[in-house]
Amino acid sequence: MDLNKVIRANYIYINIIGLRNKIQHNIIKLYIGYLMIYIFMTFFFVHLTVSAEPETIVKNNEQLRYALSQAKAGTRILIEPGTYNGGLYFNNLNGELDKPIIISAADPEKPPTIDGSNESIHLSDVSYLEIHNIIISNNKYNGINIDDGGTYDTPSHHIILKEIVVRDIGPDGNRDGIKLSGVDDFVIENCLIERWGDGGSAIDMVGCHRGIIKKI
Ligand SMILES: [Ca+2]
Repeated sequence: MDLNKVIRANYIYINIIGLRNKIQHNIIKLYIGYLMIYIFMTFFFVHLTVSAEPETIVKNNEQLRYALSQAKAGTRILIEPGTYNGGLYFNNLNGELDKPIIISAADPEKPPTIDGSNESIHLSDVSYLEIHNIIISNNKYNGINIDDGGTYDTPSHHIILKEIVVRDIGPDGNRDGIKLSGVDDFVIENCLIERWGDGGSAIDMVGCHRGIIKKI
C-alpha cells in the first residue's frame, strides 16, 4: 500500500466533506435569512393593513362635516360628547363588506347629540354604513333619513343603525323618527324613538327589503 496515496485520498476526502458542510451551512443560513424576511414582511403588511383603517375623532361641527365628506371604506368617525348641528346631508358614502363606514360615539356612555335643522342626518345612495350610539333630536321633518337618491335600481344597502335615540321630531304632520326609502339589507337594533310627527311613524319604510328591527 502506498502510504502517500492513502494520505492524499484521505486529504481529498476531508476537503470534500469540509466543502459539503460549508455549502450545507450556507444553505441553512440562506433559508434562515429568507425565513426572517418572510416573517418581517408578513408582520409589516399585516400591521400596515390594520393601521391603514383610518379612525377620525371629531370634536366640532366642522370636523364632523369634513370627516363625513372624506369617508371611505373602513373609515371610523368617532364623535366626542357634545351637541352638533343637524342638517348633515351626504351622498355615496360606500363602505365594503369587511370595511364598513362607521359613525359612532367616541364614548358610548356619553353619546353625542345631533340636534336641529329639518333633518339631523340625510344619506342617499350609501352602503355598508353603520351609525352607533348617537342621539338625534329636534328635527322639523325627520330624524334620520336614508334613501336611494331617487334611483330605484340602486338602493342604499347594508345599513346598521344601533343604539340610537331619536326624539322630538315634527311635531305636526307626516314626520318620522327614522325614514327609509329604497334601502335593502338593513338592521335597526336597540333604538329608542320617542315623540315623532302626529301623522308620521317611529320608523317609516317604503321600497325597503330584507330589514330587521330588533331589541336585544
Ligand atoms: Ca340609487
